[in-house]
Amino acid sequence: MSTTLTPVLSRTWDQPDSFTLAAYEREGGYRAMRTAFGMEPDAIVQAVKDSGLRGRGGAGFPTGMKWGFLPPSSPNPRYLVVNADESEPGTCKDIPLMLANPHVLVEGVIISSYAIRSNHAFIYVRGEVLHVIRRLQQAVAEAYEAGYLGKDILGTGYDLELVVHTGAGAYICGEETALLDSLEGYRGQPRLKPPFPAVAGLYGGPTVINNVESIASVPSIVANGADWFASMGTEKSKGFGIFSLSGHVTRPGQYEAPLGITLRELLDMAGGVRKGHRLKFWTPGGSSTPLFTDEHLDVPLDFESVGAAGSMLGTRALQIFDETTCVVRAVQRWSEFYAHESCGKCTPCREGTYWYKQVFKRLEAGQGTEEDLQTLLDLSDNILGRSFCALGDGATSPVTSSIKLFRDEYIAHFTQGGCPFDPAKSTVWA
Ligand code: L3W
Ligand code: SF4
Repeated sequence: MSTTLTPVLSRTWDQPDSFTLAAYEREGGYRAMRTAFGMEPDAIVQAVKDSGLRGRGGAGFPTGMKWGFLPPSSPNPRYLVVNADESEPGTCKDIPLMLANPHVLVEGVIISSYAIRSNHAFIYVRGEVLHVIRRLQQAVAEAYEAGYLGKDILGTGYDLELVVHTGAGAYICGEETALLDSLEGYRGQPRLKPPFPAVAGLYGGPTVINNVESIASVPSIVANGADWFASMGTEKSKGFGIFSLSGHVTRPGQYEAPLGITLRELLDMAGGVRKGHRLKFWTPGGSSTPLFTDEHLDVPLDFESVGAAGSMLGTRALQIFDETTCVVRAVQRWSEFYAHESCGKCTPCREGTYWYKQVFKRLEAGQGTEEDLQTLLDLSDNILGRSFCALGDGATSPVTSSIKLFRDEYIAHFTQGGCPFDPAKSTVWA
């Protein structure tokens, strides 16, 4: 595996005007859109299928296959919705992408909407990221002004309206069906699947929902060809992706690299774990994926290898923790997040995450017992596979994996009368 970065989406991020239409076009932007308009829509769907692009939002579902699920005809309009509600703890790829290069997303929306024969597209973006919203709105306005959006785009006869819609800051609205409820003006809560959105989504119409990075990858596939994309990555996890490195790392940030790169290789590029310290544990795909340790430094970061090693590639949010971090405190913090963000629709997640919070509070205060570890595992058993959506399952990942990997550290919390770590020495959890 090569350790070379593959900057495609992040290539221009260091240019001061990278977010403008002029800068995007200077670098060849919107040429892929013109190429796409010269193609049959189905040929674009086929190219995306052939490229092997898999959803970059966490689940890794094949993008072209998802597009192919849309029924050939329907009495309702069909929609494209971009999931820009990036909220998974540690995930920081879509927000910098939209901030530095909103036009690659807009161009991806135009090509993808044309490919699936949709005339209405939405970008659903987190309400808190005002600076990103403004950049997106500006990019969309520039695209309308240039005739790339609206009626009869570039004289092709194709019409597309694109709306930037802001959420109100709920993690659950990143779940695709809760996002649709929110977009329709309801409180965001997951819907029962099936029917999948491809069949009955926004306003009941056939709807494709894709992550920002997935849609932003489409122009490069149209411009360079499916084979070019498929030549990167591994056999079943093709192409490149943005890896977000955060925490106890010398140079945190976004590293765009082929899927299948390892954390060891990424850390080499990022200057390693902060000086004088060593890796204790890390998340391969945000807090919803089971923890890894230094034993997993050479696991190729692709969907299959990470799965085979017992976790999930998820959103490639690599949060790095060194030996100064109390794993119990870290998992407590995540559990508080899930309890706060649980939408309350189903009992296992609503009640289970609440009780996680109570047990962790006791443990950190030195009032826990060995029985509490069993309670955490029992709660996890009752959440995992019994919750209505993936939020509940995700909440169990850090809990069960940390007990498996660091049981002694949990035990130290009640044998030593509380957290054995000096909070003054921890830069993350102080
Ligand atoms: C039509 C079928 N469509 C599946 C579609 C489905 C969806 C996609 C994947 O969760 C994960 C989650 C988080 N006909 C279909 C079909 N589809 N079968 O394929 O579906 P699914 O259910 O496997 O996953 P999901 O609900 O999209 C996403 C994990 O990602 N995650 C969190 C991510 C958070 C963010 C963020 O903050 N932006 O992305 C991190 O690991 O736990 O497992 O479109 O409709 N037969
Ligand atoms: Fe809501 Fe949690 Fe149930 Fe999902 S698992 S529906 S977030 S209560």
